[in-house]
Amino acid sequence: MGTALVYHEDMTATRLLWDDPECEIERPERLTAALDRLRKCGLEQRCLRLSAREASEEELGLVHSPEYVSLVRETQVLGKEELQALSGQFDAIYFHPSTFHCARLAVGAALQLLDAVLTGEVQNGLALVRPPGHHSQRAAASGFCVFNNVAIAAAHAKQKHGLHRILIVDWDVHHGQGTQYLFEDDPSVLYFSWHRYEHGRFWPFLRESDADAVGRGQGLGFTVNLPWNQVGMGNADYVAAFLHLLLPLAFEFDPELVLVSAGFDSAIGDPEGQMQATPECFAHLTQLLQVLAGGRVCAVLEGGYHLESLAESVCMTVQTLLGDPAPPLSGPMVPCQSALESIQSVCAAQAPHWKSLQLQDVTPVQTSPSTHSSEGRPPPLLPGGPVCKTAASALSSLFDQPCLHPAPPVCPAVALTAPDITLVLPPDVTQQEGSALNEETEAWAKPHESLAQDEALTALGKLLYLLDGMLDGQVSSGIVATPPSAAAATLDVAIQRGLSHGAQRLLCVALGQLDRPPDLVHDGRILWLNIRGKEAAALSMFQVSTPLPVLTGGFLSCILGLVLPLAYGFQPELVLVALGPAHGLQGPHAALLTSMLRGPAGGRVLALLEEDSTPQLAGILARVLHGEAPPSLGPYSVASPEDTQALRYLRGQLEPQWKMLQVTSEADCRGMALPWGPALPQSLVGRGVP
Ligand code: X5A
Ligand code: ZN
Repeated sequence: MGTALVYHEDMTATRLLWDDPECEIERPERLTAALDRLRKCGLEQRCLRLSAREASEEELGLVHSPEYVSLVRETQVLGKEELQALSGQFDAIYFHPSTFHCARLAVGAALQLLDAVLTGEVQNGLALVRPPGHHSQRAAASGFCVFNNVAIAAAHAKQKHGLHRILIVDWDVHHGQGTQYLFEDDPSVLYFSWHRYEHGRFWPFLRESDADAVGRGQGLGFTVNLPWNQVGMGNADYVAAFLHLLLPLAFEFDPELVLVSAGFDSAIGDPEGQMQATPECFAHLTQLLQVLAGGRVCAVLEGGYHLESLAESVCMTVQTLLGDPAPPLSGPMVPCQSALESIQSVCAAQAPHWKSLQLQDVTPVQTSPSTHSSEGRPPPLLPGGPVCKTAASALSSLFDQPCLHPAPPVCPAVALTAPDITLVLPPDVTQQEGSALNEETEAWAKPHESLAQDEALTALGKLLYLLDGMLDGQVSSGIVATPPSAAAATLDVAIQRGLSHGAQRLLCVALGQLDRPPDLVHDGRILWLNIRGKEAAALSMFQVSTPLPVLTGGFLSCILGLVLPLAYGFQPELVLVALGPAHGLQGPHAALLTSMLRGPAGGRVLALLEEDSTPQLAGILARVLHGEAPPSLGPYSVASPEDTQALRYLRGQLEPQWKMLQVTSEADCRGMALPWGPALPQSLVGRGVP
């Protein structure tokens, strides 16, 4: 359906006219650098370009007071001295004669993007704007922000489009206190912000940026603050925060629209944030948000002051909005202790308001003593305060190359064996006709009785061909349909072929009655995850079996709390998702799982279906593998006690090895970790697992 890019050159006009070390980083080159990079990477050309309009004063009035709007309007005719004097009345603000025009264009850009998405003209988009918005309040400018672009967009979505549930994700490294104030009592807007906090020692130095600020009145639980108490947070910390905190809440909230306060000062290299997340991380964050609200995501630029890092992160975001798979994340996927403590404290503060968080153990962690005294601001840290990780910044090598993008995305292919299935496929998905050579196919089929019949052989030939295409990088993803009786053997061959082709890490997610192939190697190259029957069992860190959850909440906590943390920790080169006999999954659930598994595998997902699956199922999977948003799961229903117990048990087992599973701090789950092997309760050992 397309991606909009909203921009107007006039927004480069506003700039600092006097000396101010705090404000000088917010400069026009921020926009030109981002746009230039989008052009060089061929991404701008793939978007629907929209020229920003000025917002009307009525639109500004949706969140700002008339007096404040007048004050900003009048700055247009002020001289430099007067502008400087007025700027001094606010915190970290400069006015320029063009400020009113630029700030109205910034709001207008956000509104145009929103209208394009909500009228169905496009699926999603990005507004590249200056000045930013999230610090701006009803009657105050703050932190380079004049009008609150995203807040006005949310108010407009409610008023003009009648929306009832809007999620705002503020991934800028500063707390968007302006947005928080504007919606703190409003349950129709769920505001999530993570931010550099350092126990209150970082700008804007507010007590209400901490995790225990959860909203007020009707809006209790609809403000979610995740304070980072150390700098150096990286990819694993950000992804863990999304999987364990934001996404459970977001699915429970079931938004109709996602607005992103997309600041890139949370990326590596930024002088404000001092964080370590690489640009690819923003592709993953975007992809994780695209499974919400039917994919209606509107991103609006906020901060981001390292031009290279900003430009690259913007490209990653746009590329993902366009549907391309996110590039694999670099670095070890191990969240740091301070990040886990922060996530944990938010879970504890929010658990009373959200069912989806109640299944996690939320015994509060004893964190470093609160430094907020009643007298206000905590004492400043000595230079070189705590850093989450001392990973040497790979920044220079990271930005050496002019353009870090992979070659243009390869198309998913679909190989189906049943001739009577006609698929409605996206125009650039090819229905693959190719097949491996007969002798080769027969050799692979030989050890398996169930692969003797013609139909199974035909399917296997197509699978082998597709798999080679994927491992050689010609095809990004694919679907193969097999006769039900041949499902297990076909999966076995797929694994063996993947290994013999040189795959180093292969994740296999088997749903339903598919037993683990008996002669699978135990060298850590395969992570086998079976979602089926009644039992929860971790036979080793590479063999996990879990019950098939029945309710939506159980399914979601299985994906977010187990499958994806394992997958992100394993960093597979390829994922096989097999829907075997009695998988019991409905289309939307299968689509969500398949769609989310694209993340940890750079998009390389091969789905195996049974031939008698409905054409709708094959079609829906083809579309999500192509980058389309999965359909909504509908209203949230809480996980069953059995599902919750099974999940907790498995997480306790696996947490010591798979650090992305952790939500509780290490000290808290020590008691839950049991040894492998015979010590496992027999009742919990999966039937078909050796
Ligand atoms: C939008 C944004 C930061 C203000 C920092 C003031 N503002 N020290 O990133
Ligand atoms: Zn910021």
